[in-house]
Amino acid sequence: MIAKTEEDFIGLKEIGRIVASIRNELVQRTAPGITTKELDDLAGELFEKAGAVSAPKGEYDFPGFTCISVNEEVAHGIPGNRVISEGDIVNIDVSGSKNGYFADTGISFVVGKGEEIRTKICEVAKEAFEAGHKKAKPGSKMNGIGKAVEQTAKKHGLTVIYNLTGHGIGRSIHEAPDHILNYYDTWDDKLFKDGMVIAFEPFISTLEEEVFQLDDGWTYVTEKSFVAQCEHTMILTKNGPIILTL
Ligand code: M3C
Ligand code: CO
Ligand code: CO
Repeated sequence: MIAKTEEDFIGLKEIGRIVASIRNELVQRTAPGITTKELDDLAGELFEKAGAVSAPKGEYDFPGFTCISVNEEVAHGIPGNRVISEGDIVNIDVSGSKNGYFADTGISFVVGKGEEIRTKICEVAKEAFEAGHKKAKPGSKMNGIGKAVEQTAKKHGLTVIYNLTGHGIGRSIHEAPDHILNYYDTWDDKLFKDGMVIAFEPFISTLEEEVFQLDDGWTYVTEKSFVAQCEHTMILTKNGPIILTL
């Protein structure tokens, strides 16, 4: 959507704060021994307390309030009886709506002490977010973001996932612009508009550049890589992006 009115800004900021606080609470509660379903149940309670609705459940009938992906799982992980262990790389992606406004945020992190490469890709995903976010200005080409993400990954000897992208958001969870690429496409000359609301989500990978979907119809996995994501929803303005989900 293009945020125009005071009401738009207030509504977007409210749902941004809600999903960010649910994400933070779930990250804090993630520890060895807890199951992904236990974390998701907590998210369900928090959504209800906030008077908000989970977007995956509300929009797509996803079997969970949040997407929780562990190790080989990259995104759209279904909460269940999987038990978290020390050293796991976990992604918690929380998206929801309130009063017709949507926001989406996600973060990958390592539980306790883990392999150095896992911690590194989580840091590089944040760095790629920072680099791309600086390029997100009204009037700038959308492909500047993908260029920044790809360059950041390459600089660290890592790569990106080509078939997972950011997206427009605001009045629904996924809307125009449909794809904010995490790589550089020379031919994409679309421009960001003033007030445009986007969810920018770089995925940094150790090896493979594509995910595939499991037979459950949801979970995206890789075969032999680790992948980290960092996602925030932001409103692009002349004075710089307003990140709604810090
Ligand atoms: N929040 C998720 C979508 C959840 S709806 C099942 C998202 O938009 O960030 C992703 N899209 C693709 C991978 S993660
Ligand atoms: Co998300
Ligand atoms: Co998203």
